[in-house]
Amino acid sequence: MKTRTIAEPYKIKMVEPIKMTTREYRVEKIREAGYNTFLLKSEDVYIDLLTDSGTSAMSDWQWSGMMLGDEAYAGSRNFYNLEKAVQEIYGFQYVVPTHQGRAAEHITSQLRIKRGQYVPMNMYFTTTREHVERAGGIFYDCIIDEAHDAQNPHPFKGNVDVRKLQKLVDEKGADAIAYLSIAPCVNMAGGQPFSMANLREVAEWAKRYDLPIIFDATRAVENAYFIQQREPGYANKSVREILREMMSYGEGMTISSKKDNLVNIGGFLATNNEHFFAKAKEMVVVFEGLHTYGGLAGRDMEAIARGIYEMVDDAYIASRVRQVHYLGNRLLNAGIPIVVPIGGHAVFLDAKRFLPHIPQEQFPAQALAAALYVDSGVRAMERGIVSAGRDPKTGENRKPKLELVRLTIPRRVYTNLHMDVVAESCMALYEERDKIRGLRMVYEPESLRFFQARFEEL
Ligand code: PLI
Repeated sequence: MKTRTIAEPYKIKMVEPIKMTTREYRVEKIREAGYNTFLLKSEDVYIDLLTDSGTSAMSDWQWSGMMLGDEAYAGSRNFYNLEKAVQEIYGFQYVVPTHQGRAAEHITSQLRIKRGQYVPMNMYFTTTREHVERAGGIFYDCIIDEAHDAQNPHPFKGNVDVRKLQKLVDEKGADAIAYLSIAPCVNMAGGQPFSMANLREVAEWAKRYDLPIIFDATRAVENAYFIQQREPGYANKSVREILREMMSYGEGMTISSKKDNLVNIGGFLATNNEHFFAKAKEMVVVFEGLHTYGGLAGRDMEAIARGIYEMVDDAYIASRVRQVHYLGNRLLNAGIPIVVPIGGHAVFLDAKRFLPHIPQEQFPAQALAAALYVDSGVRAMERGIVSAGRDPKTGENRKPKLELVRLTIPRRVYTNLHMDVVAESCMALYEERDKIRGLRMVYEPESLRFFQARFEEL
């Protein structure tokens, strides 16, 4: 039987006009922005695939919840709604709201890491590693080798290599490890999930050494969807059930609510560890706000609570990931080099293969993102040598194997015709790829340099 089209499980109630510009205009704007797409004005962008962070369209149920904000300084009813949603959907008892994900990472890192301790992670994420290092911790990459290979089709490239964990314990001892920081749908690997079987294996190993797992649960729902689609034994389970099982292997989580949770701002940490909860509450009042709002308005917490229920709707999450795959498959069919398998939140152009004539020291992914903007007004993000930053010990540039441009799809925002425009722009650039030139960095901030670095064309 021919497969039938499945449309989005929602209709559009409000629209926001976007501006179309000329090529000459964009050439000027990207030069003014130092060839860094983070420094463009949003109003000069046609289709914004910079990030899926804080860019979701909220539902009418979320917006109506915002009118029910209880803006009391202490004990807002919206906090208790958020707490209940986290308990029901993620399964963690104690919740501390924060203004966004990195604030939850800050608190967790400061409280859980002793100077010189290792934090194994399934690949790094920029802000997570930054906070680990600021707390005196040492990032240790424990993801499977396949994740560092853009062309390896492994269905669970987010998996942890338990042998790498064992090696660390054998060499340094279990006391040298603060906790395991495990991320579903690993962002920097291309939005790649881990399998439940792998998570179970990691959890059993961690239990032997009494090491807690703290998830960076930012894109956990997308991971749960991949488990449902790919892992034997899960096809008949709901994404909600699968997410709950995933989280049951951890002691707690941090999250940027700006992704899975379908809101424009917010985050939290959640845990079943009562002592850590008490300490986190002490710290949140110093940096964020009282422990029942943590830097958020009551209305924001209500929107997160409602987003948490909406995100585990099977029809919604299927449609979200299918749109990402629609774009990815169009590029694959045109022979454009992208990371495979296609991830959950983004399609990643493989800049090393797209622009083999530009050496990594000349920032090929940064150059490709700038060229894409000039071609069509589509904004993407570098995820390569610029994002990787410098080694804090040697001061040398880290040279990641993956040199990528991320085309990140906001949730419930664009149609597949927008995806067609993006695909056609990538194809046009690929035909003319020899004309794209490398870049020279002319301004480099000390930390998280990718946000504000400036470049010139060579
Ligand atoms: O942007 P925050 O502070 O709410 O969250 C930080 C953060 C933590 N973990 C992961 C996996 C992320 O992807 C993340 C933020 N990501 C951004 C901003 C992105 O564009 O991917």
